[in-house]
Amino acid sequence: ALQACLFDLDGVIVDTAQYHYIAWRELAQRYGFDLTLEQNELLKGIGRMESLDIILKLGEVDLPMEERVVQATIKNERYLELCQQIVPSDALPGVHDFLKELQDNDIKIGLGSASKNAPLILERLQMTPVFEALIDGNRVTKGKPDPQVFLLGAQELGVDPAATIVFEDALAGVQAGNAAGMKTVGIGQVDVLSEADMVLPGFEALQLASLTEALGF
Ligand code: B16
Ligand code: MG
Repeated sequence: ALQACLFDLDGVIVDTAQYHYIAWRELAQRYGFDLTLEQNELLKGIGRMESLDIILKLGEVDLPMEERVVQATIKNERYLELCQQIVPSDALPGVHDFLKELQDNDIKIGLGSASKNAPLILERLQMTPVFEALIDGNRVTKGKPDPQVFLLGAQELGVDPAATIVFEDALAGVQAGNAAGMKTVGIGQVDVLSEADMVLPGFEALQLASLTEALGF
């Protein structure tokens, strides 16, 4: 039977991708090139320094390590400034109801995010107490698609990976969940997330019973 659900943060609990995009785009523009929304899709679920390397490659810009660290810091400061506008009602539609249903059914809840800012975002949403395990970018050594972030989550919750569902908006995150031996639910578009066991547009109207049945629990 299902024991736990692990949630990605950015793009699953809250739409912070729009703020990451603004901050990365400003960085690209400082170097004289633009970052499209389509290119931004490649960065979802990917850690900060790795994302920076991908962007610089897209713009064919080569920077020494020192300068890359400076630019990543400036990007993060801008991102955090944009995140100041996040309020509790910014949790994506249906998220609160679904988490409540999990709690009512004694299903454990954990977070598996690549973001080093995850604790701060959860605070802004007033959702910190909901998560019994909080695995974020400060705690992993290997980024998604490596399964480490989700395996640590299952370990901390004391659950079997095979009895765990991962909710992810990024292809790299779905791949990480699959590699962890968990069931994966993609939140977003089927064309991007086809490797997931199941793809949903969001949490709105999602019922736990129909989900577990569809995933074979
Ligand atoms: P930070 P997730 C990821 O979070 C984002 O999708 C990705 O765009 C971002 O670069 C990464 O976190 C690192 O975030 O710069 O805040 O440490 O989707 O895994 O929750
Ligand atoms: Mg995400």
